[in-house]
Amino acid sequence: MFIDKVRIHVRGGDGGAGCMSFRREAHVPKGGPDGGDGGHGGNVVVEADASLSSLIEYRFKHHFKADRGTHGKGSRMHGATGEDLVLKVPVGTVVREYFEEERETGQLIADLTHDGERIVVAEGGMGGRGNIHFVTPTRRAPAFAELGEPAQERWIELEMKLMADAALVGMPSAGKSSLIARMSAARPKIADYPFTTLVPNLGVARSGDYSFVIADIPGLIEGAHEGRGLGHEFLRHIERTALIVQVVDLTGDYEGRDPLEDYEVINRELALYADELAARPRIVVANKIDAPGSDEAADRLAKRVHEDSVAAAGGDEFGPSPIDPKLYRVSALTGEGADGLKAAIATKVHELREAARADAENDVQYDHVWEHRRRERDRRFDVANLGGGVFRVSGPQVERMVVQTDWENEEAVAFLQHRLKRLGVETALEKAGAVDGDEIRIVGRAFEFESARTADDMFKELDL
Ligand SMILES: Nc1nc2c(ncn2[C@@H]2O[C@H](COP(=O)(O)OP(=O)(O)OP(=O)(O)O)[C@@H](O)[C@H]2O)c(=O)[nH]1
Ligand SMILES: [Mg+2]
Repeated sequence: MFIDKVRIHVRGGDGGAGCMSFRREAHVPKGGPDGGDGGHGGNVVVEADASLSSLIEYRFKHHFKADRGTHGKGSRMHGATGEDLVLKVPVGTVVREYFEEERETGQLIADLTHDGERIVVAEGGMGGRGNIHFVTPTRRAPAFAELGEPAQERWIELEMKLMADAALVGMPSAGKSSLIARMSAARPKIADYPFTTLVPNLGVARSGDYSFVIADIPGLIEGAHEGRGLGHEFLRHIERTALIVQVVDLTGDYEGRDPLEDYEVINRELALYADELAARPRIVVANKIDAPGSDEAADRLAKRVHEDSVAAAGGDEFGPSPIDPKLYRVSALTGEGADGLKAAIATKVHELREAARADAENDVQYDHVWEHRRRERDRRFDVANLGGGVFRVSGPQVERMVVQTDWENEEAVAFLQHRLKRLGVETALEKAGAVDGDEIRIVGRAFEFESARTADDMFKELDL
C-alpha cells in the first residue's frame, strides 16, 4: 500500500527538576545554596531524508517521545539533557498541526523540501532551576527550586507529496510506464490493459550534465477531477511538480479513442482539478510512432499543440508560453525520439529550477513563522468568572508555571504568584472583577486572590 499521509502523536522529554541543596563542609555549619539545574528534555524533530521514499514507518507506530532531562543534584551538579528524537521522513513531506479530538488539520508547520531540512515539532521541557538561581541580596538561603517544565505534546500530520521534477500524465495505456522505463532505471509494470500502474513510480533520468526525477502517474480518465478512476488520488502529487509531460497515445488504443480527443480530455481534467495545473509548464509527447498510420494523427496533434502554445502566450507566437510549441514524437517501444525528449525535459527542468532558486530568496521561513505564532498563543491566557467568587485562569504558559511549582514549598508558591503577576494575570483578574478572598483556579490548583498591594506585602514578608 502507498502510505502518503499519517497522523502521529509527538511528545518532547520533560525537563528534570532543579535541586534544592546547601553546601556541606566539615568546618562550615551551613554553606550557601548549591542545588544544580535539571537537564532540559529532548525535542522531537522531523527531518527530511533523501534516502526515504515513503511514510510506511509511521503506519503502525503512532506515538513518539523524546528522552527526559535528569534532575539536578547538590554541589551544583546539573542534570543531563535528554536526547532529541529525530523522526526521518522523505523529502517532500508536509508537516501540519492536527487536532485529534476535532479530527481537523490545523496550520502548516513546515514543508520539508530539501535533504536534511528539519523542524522541531514538540519541544522538550526546560530543566527546573536549582536554588542557586534564587539568591538575592536579601534572600541568601532560598529553600526552593523549580520543578522541571513539562514537555510539549501534540498530534501532527505528515503528508508526503512526490518531489518529482517532471510528471508523465495521460490516459491509461498511453505508454507512460514504458517511457519512464526508457528514460530511467525505473522498471515499472507495463501491460496492455488500463490501470496497470496503481501508484506513482519514480525514476532518475540523466541527459548530458543534467539529471531530473520523473514520475509516472496512474492513468487519468474523463471525470478524474471528480474522483473517477484512480487519477484524482494522484493529481495532488503533481501539484508541486514543475513540469508536466503529457503523453498521448497516437493509436488511440484505450477504448479506441481519437488521440486529439484524448489530448483535450487530459487538458480539461487538469484545468478542472486546479487552474494553476492548466498553466503549469508542459511538454506534449506523441507516443507509439512505430504504429502504422500514426503520422496523420501526429500531424493533427502537432498543429493543435502549436495553436495551444501560442494561445497560452496570449496570442504572441514568439512570446513565452507554458506549453512547449513542439510536439515530441517518440516510440517507447523502439526508443525512437526518446533521447531527444529526455534532453528537452532536462533542459526545461534545469530552467525551471534556476527560476525557482531565484524565487527561493522570498521563501517563507516556515519554522520562524510557526514558532512565533506558537509562542504568542502560548503566552495567551483567559480568565473566566465561574460565579460565586470563583475564577478560572487557563492558558498554556500559565498552566505550565503552576505545574512547575512545588506546592509543598511556601516560598516556591510565593515565587509563582510573583511570576503570574508579571505576566499580567493579576491585572486581568482584577478587571474581571476578582476581589480579595476570591478563589482562583488554575489547572487543578485553587488559591486565594490577594490584590497587588497585599501580595507585595507578602513578598516582602517572605523576603522575595
Ligand atoms: N506499439 C507501441 N506500443 C507501446 C508503446 N509504448 C507502450 N506501448 C504498449 O502500450 C501498452 C501500455 O503501456 P504502459 O507503458 O503500461 O502504459 P501506461 O500509460 O503506463 O498505462 P497505465 O499504467 O495503465 O496508465 C503496453 O502494451 C505497451 O507495450 C509504443 O511506443 N509503441
Ligand atoms: Mg503505467
